Amino acid sequence: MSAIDSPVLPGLPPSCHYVHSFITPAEEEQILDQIARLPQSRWTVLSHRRLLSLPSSLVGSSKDALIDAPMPTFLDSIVHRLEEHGYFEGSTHQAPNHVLINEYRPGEGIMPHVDGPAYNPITATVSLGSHTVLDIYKKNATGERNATPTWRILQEPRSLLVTLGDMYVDTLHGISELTVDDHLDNDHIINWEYLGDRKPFESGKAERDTRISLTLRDVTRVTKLGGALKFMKRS
Ligand SMILES: O=C(O)CCC(=O)C(=O)O
Repeated sequence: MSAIDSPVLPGLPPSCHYVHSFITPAEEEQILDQIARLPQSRWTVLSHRRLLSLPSSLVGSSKDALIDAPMPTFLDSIVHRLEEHGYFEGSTHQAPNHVLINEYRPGEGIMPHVDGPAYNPITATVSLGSHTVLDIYKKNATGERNATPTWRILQEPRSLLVTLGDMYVDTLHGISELTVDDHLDNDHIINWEYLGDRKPFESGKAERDTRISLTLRDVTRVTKLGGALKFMKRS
């Protein structure tokens, strides 16, 4: 299936694709196991989540360049599948070259934000271990975000969410700091019809478990190590 015939789903925000069961439970388990083996020192612990960048954090005075290095091999199947689907066809390297791993315990989230200019305007997020609800906010006429989200997207474990183009630029996204998500129904969740399994959410509420997200992106500027050392000296 290519990006052309995979869903830009009616009812979802423009340029947003949701694919349930993008990976299998066995793949999910293997990837979680590989992540658990990464050295604890690689994680950056924030007050409301922890995160890890692979192959490395961005460098340079604007933190917008990636030191040339391969993606971790434990993500090979995901990277190949994204390429097969054609999601990254229009991006600089036609493939993701960077992954941000975020870990959220129940009650943790991420403030509404836009993803910066370092990346091509395409974000592919795979959810592991738990569902979450992503809130998407439109900007108002002055460019500030509206107070309440326009769309709520329920991301099941093992699902893929891809945002492209206008959606990447014109909206903000965030995850509320909740232990239980509510108002889970067709009226409040924009991708309700496209979930793989609605049963866990049919009561309208669902407790969060620890969720690890993989956000795969294509960093536009890639530098060899020598160039990166120059950056480091300057910054
Ligand atoms: O964890 C997620 O699904 C969202 C992550 C995110 O917004 C980001 O990395 O910019």
